[in-house]
Amino acid sequence: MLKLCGFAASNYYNKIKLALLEKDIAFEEVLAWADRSSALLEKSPLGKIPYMETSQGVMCESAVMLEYIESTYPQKPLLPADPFAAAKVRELIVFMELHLELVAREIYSQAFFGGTVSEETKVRTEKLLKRGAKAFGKLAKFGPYIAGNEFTLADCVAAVHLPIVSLATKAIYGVDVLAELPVRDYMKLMNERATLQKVSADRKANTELMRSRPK
Ligand SMILES: N[C@@H](CCC(=O)N[C@@H](CS)C(=O)NCC(=O)O)C(=O)O
Repeated sequence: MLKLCGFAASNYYNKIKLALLEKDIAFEEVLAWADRSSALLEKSPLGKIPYMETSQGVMCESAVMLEYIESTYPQKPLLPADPFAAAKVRELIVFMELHLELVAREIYSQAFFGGTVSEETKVRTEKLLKRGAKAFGKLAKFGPYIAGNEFTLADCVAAVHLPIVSLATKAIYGVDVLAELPVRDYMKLMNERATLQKVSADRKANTELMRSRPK
């Protein structure tokens, strides 16, 4: 059986979990902290989670895992059959990853983990996020789903990445960089899904567990 390895407080982990749940794929969750242990590095060379164990071997990188899941389990498709429409879904996935999540990560240590981020980083990140959010607003459909009228892989990504970008920017700048987009209504719709409710409940429980771990 497919094994999803990592920890449920991670949004990268959760987008894969959401896709697996949405597609009704049987999978096992294996708890692995991003602890740089040699056991982890053997499975995931950069020591990042999630990674996935398949009958053919291990794979890392969440975007690749989404593609693997979609092509191996065609049931309940989360990519349109039309190549252009599928490319537009992938475009949103790459965009959210590169221009929102990865940029916002620069401020997470202060926003969520009691760290301090330099003024220079804050200024640079804010500029990039504002630009990213504006451009994302041109690509995202919110119609009502992120790529249009069907729930797709891009929603598995958006439902976990967008709220955290909002939270982080509110915490650091006092303003949600995504405030001009209909993210609140979108998340209301997403949160009605039993799959996302499970992901969120598990995330909360795992966040508690993570906080109680000895440093
Ligand atoms: N590009 C990777 C990013 C995964 C990632 O950054 N995961 C975080 C947890 S949310 C992690 O493992 N961080 C530990 C580290 O970078 O050492 C993916 O898409 O899977």
